[in-house]
Amino acid sequence: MEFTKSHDVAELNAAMAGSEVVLAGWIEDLREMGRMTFVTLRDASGRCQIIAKGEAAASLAGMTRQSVVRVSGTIQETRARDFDFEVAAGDITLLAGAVHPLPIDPIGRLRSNIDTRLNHRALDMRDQKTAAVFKVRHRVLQSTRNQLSGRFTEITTPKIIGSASEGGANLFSLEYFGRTAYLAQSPQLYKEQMTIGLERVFEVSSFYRAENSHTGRHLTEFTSIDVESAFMDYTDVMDVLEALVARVCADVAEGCAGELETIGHTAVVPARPFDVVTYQTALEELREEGVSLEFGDDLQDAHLRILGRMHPGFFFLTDWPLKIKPFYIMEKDGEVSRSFDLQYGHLELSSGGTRLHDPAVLKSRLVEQGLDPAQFAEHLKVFGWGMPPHSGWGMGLDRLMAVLTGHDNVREVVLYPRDPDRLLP
Ligand code: AMO
Repeated sequence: MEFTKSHDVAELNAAMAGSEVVLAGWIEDLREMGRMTFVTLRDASGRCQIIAKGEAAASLAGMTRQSVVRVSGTIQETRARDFDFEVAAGDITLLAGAVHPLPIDPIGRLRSNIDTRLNHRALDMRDQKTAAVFKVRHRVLQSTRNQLSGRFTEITTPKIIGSASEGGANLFSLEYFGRTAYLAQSPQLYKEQMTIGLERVFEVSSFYRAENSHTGRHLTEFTSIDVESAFMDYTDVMDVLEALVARVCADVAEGCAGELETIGHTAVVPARPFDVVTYQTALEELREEGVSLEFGDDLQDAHLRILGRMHPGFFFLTDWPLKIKPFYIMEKDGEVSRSFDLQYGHLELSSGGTRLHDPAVLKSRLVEQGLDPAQFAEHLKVFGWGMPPHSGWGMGLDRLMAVLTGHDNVREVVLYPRDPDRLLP
């Protein structure tokens, strides 16, 4: 059995009439009209019309939609309205059958609900709306690497770790040859350490949080884009983040117009510079809306929804109270920290800040937050080796993808999402 093809469908055009080609893909549609059978053949690049007569038509007998076929034939002009050319089949070989009834219909007019589609994700990927999301995701990753690679070195930090990176909560633990190991919640400590040799680093990886959350924005395994830079303050890394988001939006608008059309979403065009709203100003804005919070209170989803209505699109929320920030964040003055979140309306996309680089202060902050400095001994010792002042941020790729493709649920933009209820497929 021959497996290979000569072209992807997208490589063909009407000017190639007369050319012999070998295609392979899935039968999207099959219509018998008298002695002729019309097949719509789909591959990952697009679809085209195959016209089969005689023996080629006979070989289609019994073949089901979504089966895999290899077609050799000749490109010719067509009278079909939906296609620029067609392929007159010489030979059609079944490579693998699709057993009906299929659990979901990837070309059906009625889309199955998200749980049913996730339960059959591989078949769902033949639904062009789903495939388009992952083509956009590919572009976002490419764009991110293009934007950051010039000044930052890409690193990969361990995901199996011996002590917490973000403090004690939300850690998945596992048995590790008689010891307890954990799944990394973020690359926080490692990316900070790497600034002592590489200065500016970034990472794109999966991280893990044992959060029993049932929302459209929380997963137990999520992808984070992380940046850490020596000799930058938090406002400098906010600039890095804004430039990255702007580049990604522009690249998606330019390079994924077809995918966005398939998804039915218009490109996100950020207004720059992004608004910068301090935590203190946010409290005042909330007060005007009748919500009274004390300095030091965290902003809950309901509060962020009010702020998100006042600031639609991207905006920074900065200068958070030190006491609600992680132990590694530096103070600005008194109880205010050098920190920020990047919001898209009510949705938190990223958080970051300037880090402590004085080990004595870091140690006392660990104690203040009820953490045991002994658990961080490996990390703290690095701070005696010439730790530069540094800042950074982490951005949830899945949340950014949800914004770019107009979805409320990050599960739509993750291949096989993991949440407290979903471990399969
Ligand atoms: P934080 O915990 O705020 O910061 O996480 C950064 C960003 O990661 C995304 N995110 C998640 N996405 C989906 N599901 C989750 N369970 C989840 N948890 C987090 C969010 C969030 O804004 N180390 C710091 C970052 C830094 O200071 O460099 C950190 O992890 O989009």
